[in-house]
Amino acid sequence: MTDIEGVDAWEVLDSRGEPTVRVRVETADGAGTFTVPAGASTGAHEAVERRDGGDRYGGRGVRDAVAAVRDELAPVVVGRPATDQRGIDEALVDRDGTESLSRLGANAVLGVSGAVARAAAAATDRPLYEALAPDAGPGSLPLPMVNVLSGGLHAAADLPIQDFLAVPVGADTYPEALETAWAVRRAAGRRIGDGDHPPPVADEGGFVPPVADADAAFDLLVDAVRDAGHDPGSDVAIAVDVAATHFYDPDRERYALPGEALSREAMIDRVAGWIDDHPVRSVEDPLAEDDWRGWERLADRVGDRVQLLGDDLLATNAARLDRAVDAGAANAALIKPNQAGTITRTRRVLERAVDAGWAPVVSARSGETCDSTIADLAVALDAGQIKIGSLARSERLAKYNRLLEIDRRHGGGFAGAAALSPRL
Ligand code: 2PG
Ligand code: MG
Repeated sequence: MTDIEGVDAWEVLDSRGEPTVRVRVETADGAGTFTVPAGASTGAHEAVERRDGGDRYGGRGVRDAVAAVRDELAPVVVGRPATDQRGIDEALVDRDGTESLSRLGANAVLGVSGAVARAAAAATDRPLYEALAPDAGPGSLPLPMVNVLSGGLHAAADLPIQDFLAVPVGADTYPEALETAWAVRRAAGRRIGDGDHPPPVADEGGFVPPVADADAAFDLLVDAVRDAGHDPGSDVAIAVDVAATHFYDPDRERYALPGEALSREAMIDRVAGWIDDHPVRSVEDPLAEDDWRGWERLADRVGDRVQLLGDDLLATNAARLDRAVDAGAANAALIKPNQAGTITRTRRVLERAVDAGWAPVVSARSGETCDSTIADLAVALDAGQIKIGSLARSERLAKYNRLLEIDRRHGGGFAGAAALSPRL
């Protein structure tokens, strides 16, 4: 019996110590629990997370979202089969009544949606990566892009660029990819640390580098790749999440980097320069979330050479993805369930990206828990790439380790470098 018999929700704390929503869905044959992640560098076009305000937890409490699950969303799903993910997600969105899910909160809606997926897997006695897979069955293990150096809103660093990541493009298996990225991270830590003490880490477990300049950070990472015995570019490529929305000044229309204020054209030149000077294979959010003209120009210039990955630009939103595909503004889409608000919306955006010939990259948030659902989602939907953060902190390792378990139990091969856009 997969019919949903009960739904409960409560407040827990995430990896930053911030409150978040945990939901449990019960059927006669099994239950599922899901915990909602949260971003720091959130985009304006994401589904809206609901916070209580007031004094509790500095205004960050989620008691209202929890109450919305218990009082408004539970009655919508109780009695329905947990396997009807699409029908349930539609009913949840209807009950909220807003496109952005701002009435009840996307954290309330996604909490229920994710717990339903997990309950359906439990009730049908299948691993989640099978239960979430379309008829064709689960796909291959994704190529990880592993955060090594952190700046921006994720770190008390002078570096405004958010993530510098290692992409183990030469690896033949997922475990080998992990091992390669681990060696690069350790080498970077040795370059930054004083030998006796580990360097400080940021929200996603990446190191906080002692540099403010992007070129210096690229050099540090490339040196770490060499120290680890790998060839920069062919064994380990570099990815960067510029997260440019978060240092863009819309009033002055300038990108504020240390000691300079760059126009759109100057920012495009800067990003193109990084791609020319370093073994960069993927660039996320190189321009602000509504700088459509800038994105189009950059895509014209470098889109045939590197993966141009939209995060804040697309916000895992079907309408924004369609617009970006029509405009040729990027060639890859970051996929974050809590930007979309339901598992079904997440799946749709991913499938639309694939239909358009774009590469999807399933992504965690900077605020996470040990919930590993996105690892299963990436394999189930054959995303090909995943971005979880660094190889440190249990909320990150829960997902990397879940992928090791899926590799062991399911096999399915490794997507590898072929998953990157564009195909070179
Ligand atoms: C991003 C994410 C994850 P946040 O920008 O891609 O790295 O950060 O969750 O803070 O939006
Ligand atoms: Mg991003």
